[in-house]
Amino acid sequence: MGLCRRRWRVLGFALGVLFFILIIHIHVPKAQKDVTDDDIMIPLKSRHKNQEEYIDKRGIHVVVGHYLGDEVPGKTTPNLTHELLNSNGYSPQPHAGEMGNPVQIPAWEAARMQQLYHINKFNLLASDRISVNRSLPDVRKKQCQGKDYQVDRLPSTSIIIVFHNEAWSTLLRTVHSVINRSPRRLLKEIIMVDDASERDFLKKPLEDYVAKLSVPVRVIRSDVRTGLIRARLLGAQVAQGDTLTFLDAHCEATTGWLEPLLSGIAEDRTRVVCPIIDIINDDNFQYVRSFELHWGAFNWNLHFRWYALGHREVDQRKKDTTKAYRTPAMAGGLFSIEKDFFYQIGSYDRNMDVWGGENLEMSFRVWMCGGSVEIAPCSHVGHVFRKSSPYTFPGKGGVGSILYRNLARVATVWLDDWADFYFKMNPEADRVRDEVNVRERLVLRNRMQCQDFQWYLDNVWPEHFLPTKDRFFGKIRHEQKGGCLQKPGIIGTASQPTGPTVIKDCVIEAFQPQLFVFTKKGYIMTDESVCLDAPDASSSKDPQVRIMACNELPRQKWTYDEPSKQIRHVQSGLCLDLPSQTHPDTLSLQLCDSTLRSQRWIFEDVKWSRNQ
Ligand code: UD2
Ligand code: MN
Repeated sequence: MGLCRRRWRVLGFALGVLFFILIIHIHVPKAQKDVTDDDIMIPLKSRHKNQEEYIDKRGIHVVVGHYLGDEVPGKTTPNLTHELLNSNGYSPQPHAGEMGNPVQIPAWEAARMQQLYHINKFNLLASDRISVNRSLPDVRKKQCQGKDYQVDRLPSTSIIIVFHNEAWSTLLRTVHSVINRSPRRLLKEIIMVDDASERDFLKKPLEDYVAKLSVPVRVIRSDVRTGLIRARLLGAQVAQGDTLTFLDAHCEATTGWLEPLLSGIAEDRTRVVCPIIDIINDDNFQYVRSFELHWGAFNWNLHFRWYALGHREVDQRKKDTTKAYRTPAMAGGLFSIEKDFFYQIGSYDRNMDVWGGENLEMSFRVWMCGGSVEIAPCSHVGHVFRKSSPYTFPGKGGVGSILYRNLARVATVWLDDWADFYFKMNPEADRVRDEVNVRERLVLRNRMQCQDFQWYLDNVWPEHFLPTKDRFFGKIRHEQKGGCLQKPGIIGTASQPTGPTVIKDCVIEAFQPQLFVFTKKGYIMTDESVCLDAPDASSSKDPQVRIMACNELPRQKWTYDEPSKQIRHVQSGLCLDLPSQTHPDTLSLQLCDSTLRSQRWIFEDVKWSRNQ
């Protein structure tokens, strides 16, 4: 019995390794060729909660790690001794990881590698073998490389890096990459904010080390675990630069990263400018260039997501690929902002704890109160994306309740009618809704006379997939079968994110996979920017209807004929019908015939806000 289980575990591990090799292989060609960026990124729903997936134009499946911090500490953590946790294992090996290459750990060290992995939830052994001064390729496009940013005219910046129990090698690689790849005169200082770390090597040894660097580095400390939001505020408080540049503690800046950020601010002080965030692989520390054709937004659960760029931004990029483009939201960790503007616009909500939500809070606030959030495509910074969180989430309820509390604050202050929608979709957040006190933030919003959320959706993110007053929102029921249209895969499971369109028994009102919006433009869309899709007219004899990433193409346009209850595919003129015999797994398009009961659909409204 025991042996059998162990075998399964070994098999599971082997499969996991295989999976990663696959992902790496997918990434390698991207990292090494001069990327044209004309690949269209189609976002898919998460396979795992902590990952994002995309299919690019050539159909390549790309997986990007992203964590929500939902692991129970101690549960999977092997015995990590006090001694091990407190020792600094940094020991660079010649050539390891140079030019952003991956580091392979030999098989005989696999056990140690796995043990160390749990300390920071990335391959610490690999990281510790790479120099803090490692070289990286210049991943910028040619047009960016040739651009003159007039450094003499740019404002200075204070780099702010907050950390809690970060590894020495990743933390110092962040610092050195900044020093090595920034014009010295732009760097006012580096401020490292220690959020009550427990490691010996992050105490005096860190202070002694940074004192010798060529740029002034201050280490300030919070005695109590204060969370990344208040830690950043501590750093900002002592900053002396004209601007603030925030970085996570496991980043690597590449050549020319800083100038585009600061030049954006020099042109307009109300801009918050983010770099393109490249991926430092958490398993082998390979530097992987990411695409410049997506922007940041969020899903129905207020989780940050990357989606294909809006059409205005695509048009702008056709004219000038070096210019910063607008984004509805920022990832949160990496951005520059003018110092005075940071305070003028309300810095951060200091009542947010530990992790999460502050990125959307700042994005909404900046956009709605007179600023903008942008991505400078010529600025590339790598970041180690992890699959789970390495640290504890103090307080009752752990990560879940902290995150929901933060998000409940965001929703209550900024979302207006859509707060009801968020709480309806997220009962866990609804449960803590009454516990949060956001009076101060509402006063701030009022004082600054900010725009409302409707304005934000209309002007900043017109491609959004939220319900609105002029859109249908609810269930689409098949009259004859009684079942509801459902998008494939149930949220939170490892099922396929796109695929067949099916009719399933209608379930409780707030069951997300059965909720759709029908826009005025004729798109039938749902969470994560996926749409009801059918092939181009005349390209198929037996056209199948699928759920796919929204692309604003005519093939995703539909109309509803109230009297006949038919849903008509605009491009082909055919009607939405039950599956055909040749493709029994997905809905089909058939010649419209108002006598057919299989073509009758009922749109059932679901109330999403109290003001509807
Ligand atoms: C992303 C952001 C991160 C932050 C977060 C939401 C990027 C690349 N990263 O998550 O900056 O916006 O979303 O809140 O956009 N830390 C502390 N104290 C804590 C917890 C964390 O100082 O209690 C530090 C941590 O050491 C790290 C930084 O905060 O330097 C961000 O934390 P993370 O790396 O775990 O967050 P990440 O990248 O998953
Ligand atoms: Mn991070």
